[in-house]
Amino acid sequence: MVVTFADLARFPCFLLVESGCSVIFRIGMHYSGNSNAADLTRRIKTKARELGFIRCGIARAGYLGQEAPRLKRWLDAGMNGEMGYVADGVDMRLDPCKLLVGAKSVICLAHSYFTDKKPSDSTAPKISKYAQGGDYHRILRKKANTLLGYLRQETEEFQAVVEIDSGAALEKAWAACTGVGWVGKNSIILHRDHGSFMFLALVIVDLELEYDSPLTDSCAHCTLCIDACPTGAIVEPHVVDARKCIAYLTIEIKGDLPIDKKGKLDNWIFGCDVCQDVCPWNRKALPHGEPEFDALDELYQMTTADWRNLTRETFNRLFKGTPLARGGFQRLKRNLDFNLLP
Ligand code: B12
Ligand code: SF4
Ligand code: SF4
Repeated sequence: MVVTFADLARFPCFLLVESGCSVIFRIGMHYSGNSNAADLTRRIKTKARELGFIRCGIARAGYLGQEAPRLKRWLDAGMNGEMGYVADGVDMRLDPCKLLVGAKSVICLAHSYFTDKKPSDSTAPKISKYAQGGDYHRILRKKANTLLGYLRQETEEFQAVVEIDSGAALEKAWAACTGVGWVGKNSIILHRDHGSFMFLALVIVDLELEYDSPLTDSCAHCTLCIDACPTGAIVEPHVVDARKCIAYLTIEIKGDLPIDKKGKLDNWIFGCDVCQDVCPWNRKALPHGEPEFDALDELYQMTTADWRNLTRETFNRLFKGTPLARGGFQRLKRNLDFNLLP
Protein backbone atom coordinates (compact mmCIF):
# COMPACT_ATOMS: atom_id res chain seq x y z
CA MET A 1 0.00 0.00 0.00
CA VAL A 2 1.04 3.58 -0.56
CA VAL A 3 1.05 6.05 2.32
CA THR A 4 0.49 9.55 1.02
CA PHE A 5 1.43 12.83 2.67
CA ALA A 6 -2.31 13.42 3.06
CA ASP A 7 -2.53 10.24 5.16
CA LEU A 8 0.40 11.33 7.29
CA ALA A 9 -1.19 14.73 7.72
CA ARG A 10 -4.33 13.04 9.05
CA PHE A 11 -2.30 11.09 11.59
CA PRO A 12 0.61 13.44 12.28
CA CYS A 13 1.96 11.78 15.40
CA PHE A 14 1.59 8.17 14.36
CA LEU A 15 3.43 5.82 12.11
CA LEU A 16 1.18 4.08 9.58
CA VAL A 17 1.84 0.43 8.88
CA GLU A 18 -0.02 -2.30 7.07
CA SER A 19 -0.62 -5.61 8.77
CA GLY A 20 -1.08 -8.97 7.04
CA CYS A 21 -4.80 -8.44 7.16
CA SER A 22 -4.64 -5.00 5.68
CA VAL A 23 -5.58 -2.95 8.68
CA ILE A 24 -3.79 0.34 8.61
CA PHE A 25 -3.25 1.06 12.26
CA ARG A 26 -1.70 3.68 14.40
CA ILE A 27 1.25 2.83 16.53
CA GLY A 28 1.15 5.46 19.23
CA MET A 29 1.74 5.67 22.91
CA HIS A 30 0.02 2.39 23.80
CA TYR A 31 1.34 -0.99 22.79
CA SER A 32 -0.64 -4.09 23.58
CA GLY A 33 1.33 -6.78 25.32
CA ASN A 34 1.23 -5.22 28.77
CA SER A 35 0.09 -7.54 31.52
CA ASN A 36 -3.14 -5.62 32.08
CA ALA A 37 -4.14 -6.00 28.41
CA ALA A 38 -3.19 -9.68 28.50
CA ASP A 39 -5.22 -10.31 31.64
CA LEU A 40 -8.26 -8.43 30.34
CA THR A 41 -8.07 -10.27 27.01
CA ARG A 42 -7.99 -13.61 28.79
CA ARG A 43 -11.00 -12.68 30.89
CA ILE A 44 -12.96 -11.44 27.83
CA LYS A 45 -12.33 -14.72 26.02
CA THR A 46 -13.29 -16.83 29.02
CA LYS A 47 -16.52 -14.89 29.51
CA ALA A 48 -17.32 -15.07 25.76
CA ARG A 49 -16.99 -18.86 25.91
CA GLU A 50 -19.25 -18.99 28.98
CA LEU A 51 -21.85 -17.01 27.03
CA GLY A 52 -21.85 -19.63 24.27
CA PHE A 53 -19.60 -17.96 21.67
CA ILE A 54 -17.52 -20.60 19.91
CA ARG A 55 -14.92 -18.09 18.67
CA CYS A 56 -13.61 -14.83 20.05
CA GLY A 57 -10.80 -12.98 18.32
CA ILE A 58 -9.44 -9.48 18.76
CA ALA A 59 -7.66 -7.10 16.37
CA ARG A 60 -6.37 -3.57 16.62
CA ALA A 61 -9.00 -1.12 15.34
CA GLY A 62 -8.01 0.65 12.15
CA TYR A 63 -8.79 1.40 8.53
CA LEU A 64 -9.47 -1.71 6.40
CA GLY A 65 -7.18 -0.63 3.57
CA GLN A 66 -7.32 -3.84 1.52
CA GLU A 67 -11.11 -4.05 1.71
CA ALA A 68 -11.66 -0.51 0.38
CA PRO A 69 -11.11 -1.26 -3.34
CA ARG A 70 -13.02 -4.56 -3.04
CA LEU A 71 -16.02 -2.89 -1.47
CA LYS A 72 -15.89 -0.10 -4.07
CA ARG A 73 -15.70 -2.59 -6.94
CA TRP A 74 -18.68 -4.53 -5.55
CA LEU A 75 -20.78 -1.40 -5.11
CA ASP A 76 -19.75 0.10 -8.48
CA ALA A 77 -20.90 -3.10 -10.18
CA GLY A 78 -24.30 -2.70 -8.47
CA MET A 79 -23.95 -6.10 -6.75
CA ASN A 80 -25.77 -4.72 -3.69
CA GLY A 81 -29.01 -4.54 -5.72
CA GLU A 82 -31.77 -2.81 -3.73
CA MET A 83 -29.71 -2.87 -0.49
CA GLY A 84 -28.93 0.84 -0.53
CA TYR A 85 -27.86 0.72 3.12
CA VAL A 86 -24.69 -1.22 2.24
CA ALA A 87 -23.57 1.72 0.09
CA ASP A 88 -24.30 4.25 2.84
CA GLY A 89 -21.49 5.32 5.15
CA VAL A 90 -18.72 3.49 3.29
CA ASP A 91 -16.20 5.45 5.39
CA MET A 92 -17.72 4.01 8.57
CA ARG A 93 -17.80 0.50 7.11
CA LEU A 94 -14.09 0.69 6.48
CA ASP A 95 -13.03 2.32 9.73
CA PRO A 96 -14.37 1.44 13.20
CA CYS A 97 -12.71 4.61 14.53
CA LYS A 98 -15.52 6.43 12.70
CA LEU A 99 -18.08 4.39 14.64
CA LEU A 100 -16.35 4.98 17.97
CA VAL A 101 -13.99 7.90 18.39
CA GLY A 102 -10.78 6.62 19.97
CA ALA A 103 -11.55 2.95 19.18
CA LYS A 104 -8.55 0.76 19.93
CA SER A 105 -9.73 -2.81 19.59
CA VAL A 106 -12.32 -4.82 17.66
CA ILE A 107 -13.57 -7.92 19.44
CA CYS A 108 -15.20 -10.37 17.03
CA LEU A 109 -17.56 -12.99 18.47
CA ALA A 110 -18.96 -15.98 16.61
CA HIS A 111 -21.97 -18.02 17.71
CA SER A 112 -23.01 -21.25 16.04
CA TYR A 113 -26.50 -21.59 14.60
CA PHE A 114 -25.96 -25.07 13.20
CA THR A 115 -28.75 -27.59 13.62
CA ASP A 116 -28.87 -31.15 12.34
CA LYS A 117 -32.69 -31.18 12.41
CA LYS A 118 -34.13 -31.65 8.93
CA PRO A 119 -37.67 -31.44 7.53
CA SER A 120 -39.34 -34.87 7.44
CA ASP A 121 -40.49 -34.11 3.88
CA SER A 122 -37.30 -33.47 1.90
CA THR A 123 -39.28 -32.11 -1.05
CA ALA A 124 -41.03 -29.42 1.03
CA PRO A 125 -40.08 -25.72 0.69
CA LYS A 126 -36.94 -24.86 2.70
CA ILE A 127 -35.95 -22.23 5.25
CA SER A 128 -32.31 -21.48 5.94
CA LYS A 129 -30.96 -22.75 9.26
CA TYR A 130 -30.10 -19.23 10.39
CA ALA A 131 -33.77 -18.19 10.30
CA GLN A 132 -35.46 -21.23 11.86
CA GLY A 133 -35.09 -20.15 15.50
CA GLY A 134 -35.00 -16.92 17.51
CA ASP A 135 -33.76 -13.73 15.83
CA TYR A 136 -29.97 -13.55 16.22
CA HIS A 137 -29.91 -9.74 16.30
CA ARG A 138 -31.74 -9.80 19.62
CA ILE A 139 -30.06 -12.89 21.08
CA LEU A 140 -26.49 -11.91 20.20
CA ARG A 141 -26.98 -8.32 21.31
CA LYS A 142 -28.15 -9.58 24.70
CA LYS A 143 -25.05 -11.78 25.00
CA ALA A 144 -22.70 -8.99 23.80
CA ASN A 145 -24.24 -6.62 26.34
CA THR A 146 -23.74 -9.20 29.09
CA LEU A 147 -20.08 -9.40 28.08
CA LEU A 148 -19.86 -5.60 28.25
CA GLY A 149 -21.58 -5.53 31.66
CA TYR A 150 -19.01 -8.02 32.93
CA LEU A 151 -16.14 -5.94 31.48
CA ARG A 152 -17.43 -2.79 33.13
CA GLN A 153 -17.04 -4.50 36.50
CA GLU A 154 -13.55 -5.70 35.64
CA THR A 155 -11.82 -2.59 34.35
CA GLU A 156 -11.68 1.20 34.22
CA GLU A 157 -14.38 3.18 32.42
CA PHE A 158 -14.42 2.65 28.66
CA GLN A 159 -16.56 3.30 25.57
CA ALA A 160 -17.99 0.55 23.40
CA VAL A 161 -20.16 0.03 20.32
CA VAL A 162 -21.84 -3.28 19.47
CA GLU A 163 -22.40 -4.10 15.77
CA ILE A 164 -24.57 -7.01 14.71
CA ASP A 165 -25.45 -7.34 11.04
CA SER A 166 -27.51 -4.22 10.43
CA GLY A 167 -24.88 -1.72 11.60
CA ALA A 168 -22.20 -0.12 9.44
CA ALA A 169 -19.27 -2.50 9.84
CA LEU A 170 -17.67 -5.07 7.55
CA GLU A 171 -18.13 -7.95 9.97
CA LYS A 172 -16.56 -10.66 7.81
CA ALA A 173 -13.44 -8.57 7.20
CA TRP A 174 -13.03 -8.19 10.98
CA ALA A 175 -13.71 -11.88 11.56
CA ALA A 176 -10.81 -12.58 9.19
CA CYS A 177 -8.50 -9.99 10.82
CA THR A 178 -9.21 -11.35 14.30
CA GLY A 179 -8.57 -14.96 13.30
CA VAL A 180 -12.17 -15.99 14.01
CA GLY A 181 -12.16 -17.70 10.61
CA TRP A 182 -11.06 -17.24 7.02
CA VAL A 183 -13.18 -15.93 4.12
CA GLY A 184 -14.36 -19.00 2.21
CA LYS A 185 -14.83 -18.88 -1.55
CA ASN A 186 -18.57 -18.53 -0.86
CA SER A 187 -17.56 -15.27 0.94
CA ILE A 188 -18.67 -16.67 4.31
CA ILE A 189 -16.38 -16.92 7.35
CA LEU A 190 -15.44 -20.46 8.27
CA HIS A 191 -13.17 -22.31 10.66
CA ARG A 192 -11.54 -25.72 10.46
CA ASP A 193 -13.20 -26.95 13.72
CA HIS A 194 -16.54 -25.16 13.56
CA GLY A 195 -17.43 -24.75 9.89
CA SER A 196 -19.35 -21.67 8.75
CA PHE A 197 -22.83 -21.86 10.28
CA MET A 198 -21.95 -19.12 12.74
CA PHE A 199 -23.27 -15.61 13.28
CA LEU A 200 -20.88 -12.74 13.85
CA ALA A 201 -21.01 -9.84 16.30
CA LEU A 202 -18.48 -7.06 16.80
CA VAL A 203 -17.71 -5.19 20.00
CA ILE A 204 -15.60 -2.10 19.32
CA VAL A 205 -13.89 -0.71 22.43
CA ASP A 206 -11.42 2.04 23.31
CA LEU A 207 -9.47 -0.41 25.45
CA GLU A 208 -6.01 -1.72 24.63
CA LEU A 209 -6.07 -5.54 24.37
CA GLU A 210 -3.93 -8.37 23.05
CA TYR A 211 -4.34 -9.11 19.35
CA ASP A 212 -4.84 -12.30 17.36
CA SER A 213 -3.50 -13.12 13.90
CA PRO A 214 -5.50 -14.06 10.80
CA LEU A 215 -5.87 -17.77 10.00
CA THR A 216 -4.55 -19.54 6.93
CA ASP A 217 -7.10 -19.92 4.13
CA SER A 218 -7.85 -23.65 3.96
CA CYS A 219 -10.15 -23.68 0.90
CA ALA A 220 -7.19 -24.78 -1.25
CA HIS A 221 -8.37 -26.07 -4.66
CA CYS A 222 -11.95 -26.77 -3.56
CA THR A 223 -14.72 -25.09 -5.58
CA LEU A 224 -17.71 -27.07 -4.28
CA CYS A 225 -19.64 -23.99 -3.14
CA ILE A 226 -19.16 -22.18 -6.45
CA ASP A 227 -20.20 -25.25 -8.44
CA ALA A 228 -23.27 -25.97 -6.27
CA CYS A 229 -24.79 -22.48 -6.13
CA PRO A 230 -28.17 -22.87 -7.89
CA THR A 231 -28.10 -19.38 -9.40
CA GLY A 232 -24.40 -18.86 -10.15
CA ALA A 233 -24.28 -16.05 -7.57
CA ILE A 234 -20.65 -16.67 -6.56
CA VAL A 235 -19.33 -14.83 -9.58
CA GLU A 236 -15.68 -15.32 -8.60
CA PRO A 237 -14.03 -16.79 -5.51
CA HIS A 238 -15.01 -14.66 -2.45
CA VAL A 239 -17.43 -12.47 -4.42
CA VAL A 240 -21.22 -12.90 -4.28
CA ASP A 241 -23.43 -10.89 -6.61
CA ALA A 242 -26.32 -10.33 -4.23
CA ARG A 243 -28.76 -9.77 -7.10
CA LYS A 244 -28.36 -13.43 -8.05
CA CYS A 245 -28.27 -14.83 -4.51
CA ILE A 246 -31.37 -16.66 -3.29
CA ALA A 247 -30.88 -15.15 0.18
CA TYR A 248 -31.19 -11.67 -1.32
CA LEU A 249 -34.11 -12.59 -3.56
CA THR A 250 -36.16 -14.23 -0.82
CA ILE A 251 -35.29 -11.87 2.08
CA GLU A 252 -34.29 -8.46 0.79
CA ILE A 253 -36.41 -7.74 -2.31
CA LYS A 254 -39.59 -5.88 -1.42
CA GLY A 255 -41.69 -6.06 -4.59
CA ASP A 256 -42.22 -8.87 -7.10
CA LEU A 257 -39.41 -11.35 -7.66
CA PRO A 258 -37.67 -11.08 -11.07
CA ILE A 259 -39.41 -13.38 -13.50
CA ASP A 260 -36.08 -14.68 -14.91
CA LYS A 261 -35.52 -16.37 -11.51
CA LYS A 262 -38.73 -18.43 -11.83
CA GLY A 263 -37.96 -22.11 -11.31
CA LYS A 264 -34.44 -21.33 -10.10
CA LEU A 265 -34.89 -20.85 -6.36
CA ASP A 266 -34.37 -24.55 -5.62
CA ASN A 267 -37.42 -24.58 -3.28
CA TRP A 268 -35.87 -22.04 -0.87
CA ILE A 269 -38.48 -19.71 0.62
CA PHE A 270 -36.28 -17.77 3.07
CA GLY A 271 -32.49 -17.66 2.74
CA CYS A 272 -30.39 -20.44 1.24
CA ASP A 273 -27.83 -22.87 2.71
CA VAL A 274 -26.54 -24.61 -0.42
CA CYS A 275 -23.03 -23.08 -0.50
CA GLN A 276 -22.58 -24.00 3.17
CA ASP A 277 -24.24 -27.42 3.12
CA VAL A 278 -21.73 -28.60 0.49
CA CYS A 279 -18.68 -27.22 2.31
CA PRO A 280 -16.51 -30.07 3.65
CA TRP A 281 -15.59 -28.02 6.74
CA ASN A 282 -19.25 -28.08 7.81
CA ARG A 283 -19.17 -31.85 8.29
CA LYS A 284 -17.61 -31.12 11.66
CA ALA A 285 -20.20 -28.52 12.70
CA LEU A 286 -21.85 -29.20 16.06
CA PRO A 287 -25.41 -28.15 17.01
CA HIS A 288 -25.55 -24.65 18.49
CA GLY A 289 -26.79 -25.65 21.97
CA GLU A 290 -28.64 -22.36 22.42
CA PRO A 291 -32.31 -23.00 23.30
CA GLU A 292 -33.33 -19.60 21.90
CA PHE A 293 -32.16 -20.72 18.44
CA ASP A 294 -34.35 -23.85 18.55
CA ALA A 295 -37.28 -23.92 16.16
CA LEU A 296 -40.67 -25.45 16.96
CA ASP A 297 -40.73 -29.16 16.07
CA GLU A 298 -43.84 -28.43 14.01
CA LEU A 299 -41.62 -26.59 11.48
CA TYR A 300 -39.84 -29.83 10.58
CA GLN A 301 -43.16 -31.65 10.09
CA MET A 302 -44.48 -29.24 7.45
CA THR A 303 -45.35 -30.90 4.13
CA THR A 304 -45.62 -29.16 0.77
CA ALA A 305 -49.40 -29.19 1.20
CA ASP A 306 -49.09 -27.51 4.63
CA TRP A 307 -46.91 -24.77 3.11
CA ARG A 308 -49.38 -24.31 0.25
CA ASN A 309 -52.19 -23.75 2.77
CA LEU A 310 -50.14 -21.62 5.19
CA THR A 311 -52.37 -19.20 7.07
CA ARG A 312 -51.38 -16.03 8.87
CA GLU A 313 -52.19 -17.76 12.20
CA THR A 314 -49.79 -20.64 11.50
CA PHE A 315 -47.16 -18.16 10.29
CA ASN A 316 -47.45 -16.19 13.54
CA ARG A 317 -47.20 -19.35 15.66
CA LEU A 318 -44.20 -20.78 13.78
CA PHE A 319 -42.22 -17.59 13.27
CA LYS A 320 -42.89 -15.28 16.20
CA GLY A 321 -39.53 -13.83 17.28
CA THR A 322 -37.62 -15.31 14.29
CA PRO A 323 -36.01 -13.40 11.40
CA LEU A 324 -39.05 -14.31 9.28
CA ALA A 325 -41.29 -12.13 11.45
CA ARG A 326 -39.38 -9.09 10.10
CA GLY A 327 -40.25 -9.86 6.48
CA GLY A 328 -43.81 -10.72 7.42
CA PHE A 329 -46.44 -13.15 6.17
CA GLN A 330 -46.95 -11.54 2.75
CA ARG A 331 -43.28 -11.82 1.78
CA LEU A 332 -43.15 -15.49 2.73
CA LYS A 333 -46.38 -16.08 0.82
CA ARG A 334 -44.84 -14.35 -2.23
CA ASN A 335 -41.81 -16.66 -2.01
CA LEU A 336 -44.00 -19.73 -1.58
CA ASP A 337 -46.11 -18.84 -4.61
CA PHE A 338 -42.98 -18.13 -6.67
CA ASN A 339 -41.67 -21.62 -5.89
CA LEU A 340 -44.91 -23.59 -5.90
CA LEU A 341 -47.18 -22.02 -8.50
CA PRO A 342 -46.63 -22.80 -12.20
C1 B12 B 1 -25.38 -7.51 2.72
C2 B12 B 1 -25.32 -8.87 3.39
C3 B12 B 1 -25.78 -9.96 2.67
C4 B12 B 1 -26.11 -9.88 1.19
C5 B12 B 1 -24.79 -9.89 0.39
C6 B12 B 1 -23.87 -11.06 0.78
C7 B12 B 1 -22.39 -10.79 0.61
N1 B12 B 1 -21.66 -11.86 0.36
O1 B12 B 1 -21.94 -9.67 0.76
C8 B12 B 1 -27.02 -11.13 1.01
C9 B12 B 1 -28.47 -10.73 1.21
C10 B12 B 1 -26.90 -11.83 -0.36
C11 B12 B 1 -26.56 -11.99 2.17
C12 B12 B 1 -26.69 -13.34 2.22
C13 B12 B 1 -26.29 -14.13 3.27
N2 B12 B 1 -25.86 -13.70 4.47
CO1 B12 B 1 -25.44 -11.84 4.86
N3 B12 B 1 -24.85 -10.12 5.34
C14 B12 B 1 -24.80 -9.01 4.70
C15 B12 B 1 -24.19 -7.92 5.58
C16 B12 B 1 -25.33 -7.08 6.18
C17 B12 B 1 -23.19 -7.01 4.89
C18 B12 B 1 -22.15 -7.76 4.03
C19 B12 B 1 -21.41 -6.81 3.14
O2 B12 B 1 -20.96 -5.76 3.56
N4 B12 B 1 -21.29 -7.17 1.87
C20 B12 B 1 -20.62 -6.35 0.92
C21 B12 B 1 -19.49 -7.16 0.29
C22 B12 B 1 -18.62 -6.26 -0.59
O3 B12 B 1 -18.76 -7.58 1.35
P1 B12 B 1 -18.15 -9.01 1.59
O4 B12 B 1 -18.80 -10.20 1.08
O5 B12 B 1 -17.77 -8.93 3.02
O6 B12 B 1 -17.00 -8.78 0.56
C23 B12 B 1 -15.73 -8.93 0.87
C24 B12 B 1 -15.21 -10.16 0.17
O7 B12 B 1 -15.80 -10.26 -1.12
C25 B12 B 1 -13.80 -9.77 0.14
N5 B12 B 1 -13.05 -10.24 -0.98
C26 B12 B 1 -13.16 -9.92 -2.25
N6 B12 B 1 -12.19 -10.51 -2.94
C27 B12 B 1 -11.45 -11.22 -2.07
C28 B12 B 1 -10.34 -12.01 -2.23
C29 B12 B 1 -9.77 -12.62 -1.12
C30 B12 B 1 -8.57 -13.47 -1.30
C31 B12 B 1 -10.36 -12.43 0.17
C32 B12 B 1 -9.77 -13.11 1.38
C33 B12 B 1 -11.50 -11.64 0.32
C34 B12 B 1 -12.01 -11.04 -0.81
O8 B12 B 1 -13.70 -8.35 0.14
C35 B12 B 1 -14.96 -7.80 0.25
C36 B12 B 1 -14.99 -6.50 1.05
O9 B12 B 1 -14.66 -6.72 2.41
C37 B12 B 1 -23.44 -8.80 6.66
C38 B12 B 1 -23.33 -8.16 8.05
C39 B12 B 1 -22.27 -7.08 8.08
N7 B12 B 1 -22.65 -5.92 8.58
O10 B12 B 1 -21.15 -7.31 7.68
C40 B12 B 1 -24.29 -10.09 6.67
C41 B12 B 1 -23.56 -11.40 6.88
C42 B12 B 1 -22.35 -11.41 5.98
N8 B12 B 1 -24.51 -12.38 6.37
C43 B12 B 1 -24.49 -13.50 7.00
C44 B12 B 1 -25.24 -14.65 6.63
C45 B12 B 1 -25.37 -15.74 7.67
C46 B12 B 1 -25.79 -14.75 5.35
C47 B12 B 1 -26.39 -16.00 4.70
C48 B12 B 1 -25.63 -17.28 5.02
C49 B12 B 1 -27.86 -16.12 5.11
C50 B12 B 1 -28.60 -17.25 4.45
N9 B12 B 1 -28.38 -18.49 4.80
O11 B12 B 1 -29.43 -17.05 3.62
C51 B12 B 1 -26.29 -15.63 3.19
C52 B12 B 1 -24.97 -16.10 2.59
C53 B12 B 1 -24.80 -15.77 1.13
C54 B12 B 1 -23.34 -15.68 0.74
N10 B12 B 1 -22.80 -16.72 0.11
O12 B12 B 1 -22.68 -14.67 1.03
C55 B12 B 1 -23.51 -13.48 8.15
C56 B12 B 1 -22.27 -14.28 7.75
C57 B12 B 1 -21.63 -15.00 8.92
C58 B12 B 1 -20.37 -15.68 8.49
N11 B12 B 1 -20.09 -16.84 9.11
O13 B12 B 1 -19.64 -15.22 7.65
C59 B12 B 1 -23.26 -11.93 8.33
C60 B12 B 1 -21.86 -11.55 8.79
C61 B12 B 1 -24.32 -11.45 9.37
C62 B12 B 1 -23.94 -11.81 10.79
N12 B12 B 1 -23.76 -10.82 11.65
O14 B12 B 1 -23.80 -12.94 11.17
N13 B12 B 1 -25.97 -11.22 3.14
S1 SF4 C 1 -26.70 -18.57 -0.44
FE1 SF4 C 1 -27.43 -19.91 -2.12
S2 SF4 C 1 -27.77 -18.55 -3.87
FE2 SF4 C 1 -26.52 -17.40 -2.36
S3 SF4 C 1 -24.41 -17.75 -2.97
FE3 SF4 C 1 -24.89 -19.38 -1.50
S4 SF4 C 1 -25.66 -21.10 -2.76
FE4 SF4 C 1 -25.67 -19.28 -4.04
S1 SF4 D 1 -16.94 -25.38 -0.24
FE1 SF4 D 1 -14.73 -25.46 -0.58
S2 SF4 D 1 -14.22 -23.51 -1.58
FE2 SF4 D 1 -16.24 -23.29 -0.69
S3 SF4 D 1 -15.91 -22.36 1.30
FE3 SF4 D 1 -15.94 -24.59 1.63
S4 SF4 D 1 -13.80 -25.25 1.46
FE4 SF4 D 1 -13.93 -23.17 0.62
